[in-house]
Amino acid sequence: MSDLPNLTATYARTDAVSFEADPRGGIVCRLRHGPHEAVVALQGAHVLSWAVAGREQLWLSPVARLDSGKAVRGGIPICWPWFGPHPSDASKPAHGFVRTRPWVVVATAGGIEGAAITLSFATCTETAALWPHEAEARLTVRLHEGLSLVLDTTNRGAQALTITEALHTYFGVTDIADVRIDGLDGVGYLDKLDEGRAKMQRGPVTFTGEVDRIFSGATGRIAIRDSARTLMVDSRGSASAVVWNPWIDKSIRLGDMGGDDAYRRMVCVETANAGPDVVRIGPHDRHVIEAHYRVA
Ligand code: TA6
Repeated sequence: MSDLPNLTATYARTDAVSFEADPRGGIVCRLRHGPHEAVVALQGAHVLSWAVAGREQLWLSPVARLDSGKAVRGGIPICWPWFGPHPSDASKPAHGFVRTRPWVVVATAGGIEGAAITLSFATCTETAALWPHEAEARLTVRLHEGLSLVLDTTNRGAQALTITEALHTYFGVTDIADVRIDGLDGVGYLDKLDEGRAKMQRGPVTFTGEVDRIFSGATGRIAIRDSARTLMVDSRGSASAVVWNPWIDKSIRLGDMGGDDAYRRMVCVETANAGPDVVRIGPHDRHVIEAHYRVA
């Protein structure tokens, strides 16, 4: 069910959950909790916006469209059932296939716990050519004093399967040159800008050029600090963290950032199971990954 009147009749919750047609070409759910708001597109179960007391915390390309069939640049793309390029077939889409496909609303909630929506993506014959497994991904987005995302994968098949995954969050920052990311000191990473070589993080992650690192064994709290605020990232069910800023050359090559200097106002800090951190899910079993964001 994805038409507006039915969604509203079935899932709207007074003062907490509403649905609207977004001018970028798709239906979105607006979550409200006190002075806070979040916007989630049904396309890709994609969080487009998270505002804390009116201050936007995410970065979203000003040229993002929900109806282009292409991945939305910014917000929180859901990378599933693989992260990055397909492990063996470069013709398959990067970061899996669910961020460019419609998800179905299955539940909403309001109240003191916060405003929440749960969306579902079930594999089907159309996706079997991309990934020959029967599985369902469910994403719950809960807006409270912070923002929580829970991505729950169920293996619906009789054979074990493996996935990699990421909540690929683009955080808005004042200026990438001022950003410092704490919580990864002493954690090993694969440097995607140096042929994936294994390296060790020393001190905070700072930015003077493109950074693209998959940290493995990153299970602690991460703090994203810029001149305006500190944002805390707590994860569960995740063995990896990805930190990425494209800097200017890649930003121009991407072509959808909405401006040559757009890279200065974003940083990706991703709660993931990526690189060597492959998740195996037995027949009819489940795996859950969670990210919890809070402005300190
Ligand atoms: O998470 C970092 C990364 O894997 C980068 O290597 C870069 O490719 C980024 O994701 C964006 O990927 P996309 O497919 O959305 O352009």
